[in-house]
Amino acid sequence: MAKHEDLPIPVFSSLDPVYGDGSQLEEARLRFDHLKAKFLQVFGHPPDVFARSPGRVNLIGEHIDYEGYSVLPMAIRQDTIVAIRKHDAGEGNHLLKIANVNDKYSMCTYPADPDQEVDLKNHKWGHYFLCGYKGYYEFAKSKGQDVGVPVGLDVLVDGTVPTGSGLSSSAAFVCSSTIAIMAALGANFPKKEIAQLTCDCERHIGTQSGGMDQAISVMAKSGFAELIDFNPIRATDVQLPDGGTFVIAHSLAESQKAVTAATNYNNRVVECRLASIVLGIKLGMKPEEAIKNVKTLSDVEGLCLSFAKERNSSDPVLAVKELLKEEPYTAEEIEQITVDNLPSVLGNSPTSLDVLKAAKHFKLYQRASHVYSEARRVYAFKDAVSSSLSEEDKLKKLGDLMNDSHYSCSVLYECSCPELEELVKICRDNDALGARLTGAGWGGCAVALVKEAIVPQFIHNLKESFYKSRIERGVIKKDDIGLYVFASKPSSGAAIFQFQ
Ligand code: A2G
Repeated sequence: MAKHEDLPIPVFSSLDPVYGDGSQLEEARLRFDHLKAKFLQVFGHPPDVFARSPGRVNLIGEHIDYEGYSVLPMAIRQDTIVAIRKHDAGEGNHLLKIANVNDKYSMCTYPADPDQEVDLKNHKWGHYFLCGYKGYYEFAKSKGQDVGVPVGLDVLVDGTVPTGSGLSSSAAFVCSSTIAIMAALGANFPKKEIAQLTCDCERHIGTQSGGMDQAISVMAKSGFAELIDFNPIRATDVQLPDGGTFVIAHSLAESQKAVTAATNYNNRVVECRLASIVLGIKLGMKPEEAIKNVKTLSDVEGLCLSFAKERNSSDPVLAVKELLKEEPYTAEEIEQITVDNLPSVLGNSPTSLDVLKAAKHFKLYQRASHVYSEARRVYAFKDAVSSSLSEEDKLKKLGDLMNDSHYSCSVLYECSCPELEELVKICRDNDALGARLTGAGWGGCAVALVKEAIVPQFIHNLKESFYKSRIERGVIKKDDIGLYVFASKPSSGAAIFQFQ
């Protein structure tokens, strides 16, 4: 039997396989009816096909995917649906018109040209669609496919993943866009190839992302979290223990990853890259060899392990502790070690140059310690899930690992914020077994592991302790509270809908 990740994106002629039965299905029907009606109203034609891709919550394994390490997310019910219609050859004016059901997002128009650059200095919501568009053409051409002359596309987007929430609204949008474009153009590829291509193409937005969000959005299975491995991308089902539920709660601090990349997300990617090169050199590599061959901390883990082994340890963090200094490095200090200037060490990539311009110093010790320890927590989490521990002990162990992960993100990786700290503390004070920030951080959501039996009380307590005062201050509306705090079961991955 073909492996899940080798299969193409499923094509359904009804909503049931994705939205199940009951209230979710009814809600989905209304959503699709509204999409169809609005599409007709905006473009004067019905759409050809729909694609949906979900958001995700990362349970553990933060900021390590771009370092080559496995992560453990699950898809959530909230998703993005893209309705699309391909123009006939010669029809219209060769434009990509991207509209949104939400009036907050005005229509974005681009030429139907896969070679255009994404204007990073002028961020627009439609740029995410453009990432998928460019990515599809780059990929199809690399496979030697005849892509024909690009034609115009009419597109209508409906997303329910809150933006800036750490639940990956961006990947849900990029993946559903790419899959909708493929479906409209009559192509389909194995899920693992789409996961890789969507990861590569989201980088057109200017973040040096790893591939977690796209991989889970494309490859998720209902009822399972997935251990995602990279190089090559692979997903392994993880069946979570019955007695625990993950509750997602928004800190209400919005994190705009694409806008703050130079000081936050891309900064950490650069710090990890520099940490890995410096470690490689300290562990015996020639500077030019390290600069050429070492891209991530996983590339030098073997050397760190040999170093640790000689000291009777199996922990790569030992090498970090002994070979890197705890105080932040200046650019000059690193250049003395690399014997080359930092722009050239980083390959003069424009997004890295932006980081260098914005950075005062580089915390190599802290970032590397986080990455190596977090990578181990992911496996400890997976092992605990499949261990013979009692359910009670299993849940406790998972909660402890989540708490350790949060501490590391907060203290070593410094990607938390005061609102997330407050929320995580409130979760723990209200009997969460563990709680941590999820996603890139600097705002967005926390995820808490809670015993099934206390979920309603837990959510009630969060509303009282965290959200009530914010409702009173007008930060959110009382009726919207369900959008900001909810329990989540693992949902299914991307799908195409082709109705008769
Ligand atoms: O931060 C974001 O969600 C990244 N995704 C993801 O790859 C991962 O690095 C995460 C932190 O663990 C994007 O940038 C699309």
